Amino acid sequence: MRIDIISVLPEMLEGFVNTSILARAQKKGLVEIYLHNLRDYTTDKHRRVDDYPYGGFAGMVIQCQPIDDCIAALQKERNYDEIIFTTPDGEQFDQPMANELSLKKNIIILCGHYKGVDYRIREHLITKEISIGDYVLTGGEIAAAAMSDAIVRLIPGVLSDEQSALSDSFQDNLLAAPVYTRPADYKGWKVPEILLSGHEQKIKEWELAQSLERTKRLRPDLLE
Ligand code: 6GU
Repeated sequence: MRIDIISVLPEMLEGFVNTSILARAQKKGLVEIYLHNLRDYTTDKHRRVDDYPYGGFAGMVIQCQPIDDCIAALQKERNYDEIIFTTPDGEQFDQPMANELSLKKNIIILCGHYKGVDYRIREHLITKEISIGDYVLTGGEIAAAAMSDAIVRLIPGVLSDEQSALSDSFQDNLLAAPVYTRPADYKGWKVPEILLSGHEQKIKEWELAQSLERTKRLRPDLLE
């Protein structure tokens, strides 16, 4: 899989894509992630990528030209399955969407910024608009990072223990059960007895019961 991220602040993402799960996946050759600075594509001699909005509204709007040229340059090299725009008014990102996107070969993520991008880009070039929740971020970079992380960790071979992606919270509409490690007694805080019993079947039942209880209590909407 290949992910191309277009942004006016690629520095914000550099550290992220070169550490964490994304760095591991790239080293293993399971994914390629490329950052593109929108400013590198502008024809403006002052490297400006935004301008005032028509209609006298507040804020600045990213112009069509640098985005169109950047996407065209990428498309000249390969076909893209999805050209995603991160925006608070997009479809809400969730685990099923991460699963779906993890099966794609090539995707572009265009990070929204400031007041937005010229709407014609969204009408003519974007194939999918995604939000990561009902709150407003200054830019789409954090959304692009969150999405890339959620997508890449689902690619087979990225996680060392493949089971761990399958037992995630949300993968089966249930929150994960609590986990513990040594020591079994820390300052009198005890690990549940059942987990020390070695009784595999009983432990599985405990895990499911914990998942159900936590989901009912914390996220009843997931069970509807
Ligand atoms: Cl994708 N972008 C911005 N700017 N804010 C957001 C968002 C995206 N998702 C939630 N809030």
